[in-house]
Amino acid sequence: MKKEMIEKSYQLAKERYAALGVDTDKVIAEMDNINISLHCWQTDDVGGFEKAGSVLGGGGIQATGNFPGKSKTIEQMRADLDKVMSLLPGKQRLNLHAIYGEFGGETVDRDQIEVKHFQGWIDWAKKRGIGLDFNCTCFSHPYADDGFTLSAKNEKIRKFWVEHTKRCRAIAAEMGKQLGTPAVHNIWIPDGSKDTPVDRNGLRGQLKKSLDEIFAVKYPKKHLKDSVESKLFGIGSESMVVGSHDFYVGYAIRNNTMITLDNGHFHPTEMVGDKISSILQFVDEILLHLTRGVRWDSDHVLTFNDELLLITGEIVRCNALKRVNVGLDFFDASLNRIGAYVIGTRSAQMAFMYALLEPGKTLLKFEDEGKNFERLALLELLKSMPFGAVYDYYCMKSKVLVGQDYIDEIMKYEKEVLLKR
Ligand code: RNT
Ligand code: ZN
Repeated sequence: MKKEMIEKSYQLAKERYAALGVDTDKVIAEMDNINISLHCWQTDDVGGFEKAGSVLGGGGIQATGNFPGKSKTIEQMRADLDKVMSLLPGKQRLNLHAIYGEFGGETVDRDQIEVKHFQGWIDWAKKRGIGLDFNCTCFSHPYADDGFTLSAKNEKIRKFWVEHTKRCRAIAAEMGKQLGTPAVHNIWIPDGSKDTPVDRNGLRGQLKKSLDEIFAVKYPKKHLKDSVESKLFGIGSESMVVGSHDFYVGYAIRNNTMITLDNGHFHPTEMVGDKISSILQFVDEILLHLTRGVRWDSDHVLTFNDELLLITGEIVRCNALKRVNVGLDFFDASLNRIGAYVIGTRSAQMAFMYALLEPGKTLLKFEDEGKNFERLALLELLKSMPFGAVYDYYCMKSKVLVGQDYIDEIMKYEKEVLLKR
């Protein structure tokens, strides 16, 4: 896109927003403080680099599609991530799962992983001046096949996953230490039951016991931030999920951890955006897994929709940008995976920008004075304000391709790199 056109559109947009009392330059400056954590698993459909070349299995999470070009090696994954980051304004973080270590062709079971398997990633991140986040991988493993990991009643299996998760926290803390920015470690387990269980209580007791063992090891907050992720149901865990929202909200408040809000993990009419002002009354920080569930937790590529806008809008209205860690969680194998990343991350950025461009004081005044018509009218008018011109200008200022130009760049990468794999 032409520089002049972008600048001209921005000047007009700036005036339009200024008329509402909104300073677009300030908003653009604020955007650089929103560091979205890119989930590495969109590059390879949650495969990972364990020796057997693990394929996503168990836990009811699923990537569908067979678009060519998925990354099969660490080098390919890194190249893809570099490409993605080169097309995004601002700075991102990288969110790794434990199956993405550099195991050098060895079989390293999950209860054996160490920092050395992730040192390459730490060095990679250091070179780019970005932070890392981390996740234990309690699925795609024979010990997860029975449907229970940290909540297993089988002591051998439970201990195995406790050991795995402890190691993952240790690795994450080391990432945070070496990179000088705390790593978020997130725990999600697939545990649940297809049919009606009779001992929900016993299973939840087991999970609590496991978490207590895991969190008994303390790390400085400046190195590690812990989070726990709930879910409503999954394929194969339709009747009960051990780590439900109630369970983890209780656990997080009592044990001072963060809570992960994945917006695919609730009833379709339930809005995660509505939960933010409740949860932030009681926990210090939250982790987001931004996604787009289509009829179920389908992990479609994130788009700029009402659900996302309520989430970002509420974060800004709660003045909570500093208390929210932004992660993404979608994996679609039916289209160019690199393009999927850029679409999803840009949509998230644009949603934050849209939220920051809201004339908050005016809206609040209307609301407090009972001026409901004025509030609704302004909210509706905001939807046709030129926020796209502000985002375009932000991209240009950040020296990344603007507007549709990134589509061509991705098609070029597909032809030159992805299709040759
Ligand atoms: C699954 C959870 C979880 C995973 C990733 C791969 O339903 O959303 O966050 O998607 O850890
Ligand atoms: Zn998630």
